[in-house]
Amino acid sequence: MYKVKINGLTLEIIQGNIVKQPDLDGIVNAANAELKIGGGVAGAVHKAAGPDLTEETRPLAPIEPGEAVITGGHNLENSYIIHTLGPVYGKDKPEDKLLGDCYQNSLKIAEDNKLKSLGFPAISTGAFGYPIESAAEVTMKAIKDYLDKINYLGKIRFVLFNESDFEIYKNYAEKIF
Ligand code: AR6
Repeated sequence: MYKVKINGLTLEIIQGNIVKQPDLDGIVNAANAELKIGGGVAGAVHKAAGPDLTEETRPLAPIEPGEAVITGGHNLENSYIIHTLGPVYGKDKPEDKLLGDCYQNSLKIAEDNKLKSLGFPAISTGAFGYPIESAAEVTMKAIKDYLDKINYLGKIRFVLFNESDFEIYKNYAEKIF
């Protein structure tokens, strides 16, 4: 685990599963435009939350790359799920701006709903093909640029699925914070 304190905010980076973070108020789903069950994170989130989640997401879809919407957590222990659509690498442009928007729009919704803690997966770095090094850099910069707008959040946790991704996110966090 990597941890850094920035004023009142704790930033954590861990290796783990985004649907196994029961101490967080909310988690972020690397969603598809239709906000339906999918592979990767979207598969895990919908399976853990249960079928009522799809009832709640249906009227909110479709969403655009960079956009984020919020729902309840249903069968998850987290009260909220924020669903954001990452850019498909090589297709949705400019991809760095759109990926940064995913993080910043998710943080904005979290703040609007007064969440105290939020967990992120590495959006776009699976099925959507965003190279992990560039994604890590864009992600940490997007968080840094949003820090002065954060009032309620006391903890942001990045949950990386494997060890090499964890190391890369940690290295960029050390560089940028
Ligand atoms: N916890 C944490 N990280 C995970 C988990 C998990 N349970 N499962 C996968 N990852 P992806 P995307 C990592 O493909 O690239 C879906 O099918 C994974 O190793 O979930 O934004 C949707 O339906 C990778 O580093 O999201 C969309 O169509 C990262 O999470 C599309 O994939 C993101 O992988 C979205 O693609």
